[in-house]
Amino acid sequence: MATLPSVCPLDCPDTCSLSVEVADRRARRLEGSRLNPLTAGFMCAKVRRFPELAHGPGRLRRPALRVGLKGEGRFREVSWDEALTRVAEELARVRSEHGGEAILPLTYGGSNGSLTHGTLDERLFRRLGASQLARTVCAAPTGAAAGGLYGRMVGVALPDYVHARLIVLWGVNPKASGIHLLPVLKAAREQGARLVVVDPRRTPLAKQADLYLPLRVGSDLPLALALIRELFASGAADEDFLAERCHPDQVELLRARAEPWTLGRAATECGLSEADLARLAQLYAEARPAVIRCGWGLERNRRGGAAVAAVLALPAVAGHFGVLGGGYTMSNSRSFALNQGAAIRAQPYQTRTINMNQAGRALTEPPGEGPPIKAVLCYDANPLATFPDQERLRSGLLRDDLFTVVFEQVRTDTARYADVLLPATTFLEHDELRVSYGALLLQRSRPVIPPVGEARSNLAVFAELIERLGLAEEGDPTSPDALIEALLGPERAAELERAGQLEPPCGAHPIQMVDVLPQTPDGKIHLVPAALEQELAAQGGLYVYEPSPPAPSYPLTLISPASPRAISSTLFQLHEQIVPLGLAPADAAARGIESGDRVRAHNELGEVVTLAAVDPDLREGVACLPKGLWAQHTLNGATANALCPDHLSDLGGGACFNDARIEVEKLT
Ligand SMILES: Nc1nc2c(c(=O)[nH]1)N[C@H]1C(S)=C(S)[C@@H](COP(=O)(O)OP(=O)(O)OC[C@H]3O[C@@H](n4cnc5c(=O)[nH]c(N)nc54)[C@H](O)[C@@H]3O)O[C@H]1N2
Ligand SMILES: Nc1nc2c(c(=O)[nH]1)N[C@H]1C(S)=C(S)[C@@H](COP(=O)(O)OP(=O)(O)OC[C@H]3O[C@@H](n4cnc5c(=O)[nH]c(N)nc54)[C@H](O)[C@@H]3O)O[C@H]1N2
Ligand code: SF4
Ligand SMILES: [Mo]
Repeated sequence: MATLPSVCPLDCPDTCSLSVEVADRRARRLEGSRLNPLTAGFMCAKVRRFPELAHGPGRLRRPALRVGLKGEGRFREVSWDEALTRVAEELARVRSEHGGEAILPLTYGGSNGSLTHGTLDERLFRRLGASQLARTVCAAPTGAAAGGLYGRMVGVALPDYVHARLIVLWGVNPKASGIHLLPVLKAAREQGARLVVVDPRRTPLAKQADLYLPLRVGSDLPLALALIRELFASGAADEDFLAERCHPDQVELLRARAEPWTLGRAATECGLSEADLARLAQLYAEARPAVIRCGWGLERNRRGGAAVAAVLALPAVAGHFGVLGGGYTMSNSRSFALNQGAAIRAQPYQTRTINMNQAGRALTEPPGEGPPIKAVLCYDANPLATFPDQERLRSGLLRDDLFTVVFEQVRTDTARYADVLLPATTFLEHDELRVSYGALLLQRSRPVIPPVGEARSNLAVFAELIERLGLAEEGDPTSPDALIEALLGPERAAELERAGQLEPPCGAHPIQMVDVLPQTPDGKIHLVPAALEQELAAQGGLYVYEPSPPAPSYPLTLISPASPRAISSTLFQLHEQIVPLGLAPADAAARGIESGDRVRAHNELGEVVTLAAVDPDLREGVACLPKGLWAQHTLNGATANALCPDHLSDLGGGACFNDARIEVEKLT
């Protein structure tokens, strides 16, 4: 038995440092360690089960070729050589017959670090001249908003929330999605901090909050604008700060756009009480330091980008920067500047871009420009479980003239649709470099067990494909060490080698607007960034709100938040029960539905048949089915994504997962 260090690379802000007990070439037990101070010696229950994923029956161990019909899931195991010969031949054929743009990577990489995603894969697709995939399924609207206003300035460090007197959790559920914030929140509250939660669902932390605002889904923009208006109107706005750090014309434009949103009008639009809005405005004006933890629940909507921008404008208007524990936290993924170009080492793309949220459309409709997609290479993502408009994507993957490679760790629902199935290593078996998007830390991890079966790493497989397609060039970095040196530069790479982890240049406890500054071209805060204003010109500008159009046949709004059992779809297969659709008591009663009934949730895109669970924590009009479910979790094999539209959010082309309109009926 040996105990070896590792790092959880999954798509979670906490990036735990881990200790892994290994015996007989198998990972036996995982536990959180203390190398990452945020981990504090504990990890989540879901990833503790990772050995079941790594060594269990669903693991892909050998390459395989499809033998049955598309989607049937019948395969014949073959050698790596046979599988890669087939892949290289097909990619070369498609490229010569239809052009490189007929090849599309289907990927996301949220649960990959900087070695296994966006390096050799990207080199292959660029040199092939493949279609580009816009990486929009998550964090595109928040990225556009945080980028426009602050140039993605690093946020308040999560441990520094202990210094705050007011903590606002806005569209975020750390009880599931980032559990290491919980002890910090507890300590802050013991020192007198107030907690506010803004969420249509009474989350576990909402139950403990001093103030809980169960707003209507998608109504965050008017709420934030009303708070901004109130700060200005009550004299609580920090006019000196705004004059110094922002552009005066943008301050005036924001003030004007907020002007129509009185507390009363916003309360009506958001379905909240005016008194609660007034209370939040007062708390936020008076408590110092105050911090907003902005999450991702609000971005996944038509006006999600503008909503996030307005939320992020709040600390500037109220003058909450400049003290430890004051300001905001969004994503901290830009706390390190990695030289990704040096790792990719290929000319930038000149090809068309396809938005991943509309991958189903791209596979089923004639293209606006360029050739139809003839080959997809799916890796670092489970599209059938996680992309919008599941049924359209499924019909695309069923196309007989589409060549589909799925490079996966486990037999996912997407894997069933492969022509060639390639087994991938997990983080326990390969090298990784992980920048956290929550903790302010970069960590390196090494393999703790040998590859399971014949699994190979992304680096090995993409290097081999580059070679076989004749696209390799002299001096290409391919090994983990060479790539790390390219990404970090020799000095920082040597420092990482010595220490095993690096702090970002801003340190572990940056004060916003003191230690970290807006990374906008002129170093100022852009309350109304010109680019975003232009992107939304057709809607009247950045902070102009239009509610979603009414959908009389589909009166309920389906949200699909993070579940404590999985990270997106990863690990959900270990949960063997049917997952019920949550319904608010009044909505269930109006349809004669009780917990345990079989129900059919549907809209014009698809239907989900599952059990019902009456959930008093949902506000009326809201239904809930977690993201990342597998076909095994419902009675008809479809999941929330079968009901999620593929229209795009206002900024960044993001997914509108929480803008799904549905009706639900009881089945007998
Ligand atoms: N256990 C677990 N942890 C995860 C993940 C996971 O799948 N499971 N996923 C990881 C990933 S990929 C991400 S991006 C993060 C996401 O982390 P979070 O931001 O916490 O993500 P969500 O659960 O999508 O949404 C948070 C909350 O937003 C609420 N919400 C829905 N619609 C609205 C709205 O219109 N306005 C407001 N104010 N709130 C709304 C939901 O009810 C939910 O409670 O978590 C990461 N961590
Ligand atoms: N309905 C609904 N759907 C959503 C969301 C929502 O709010 N609602 N949120 C979305 C969000 S926030 C996100 S981030 C996306 C995430 O969507 P995805 O990116 O699809 O994430 P996962 O479901 O975790 O799938 C990742 C897959 O990559 C595989 N993998 C991991 N590491 C490697 C590797 O090194 N090599 C290879 N070849 N494969 C690997 C894993 O086995 C896993 O199956 O889902 C989105 N989907
Ligand atoms: S998913 Fe998050 S909490 Fe769980 S082990 Fe990974 S980093 Fe830690
Ligand atoms: Mo995400």
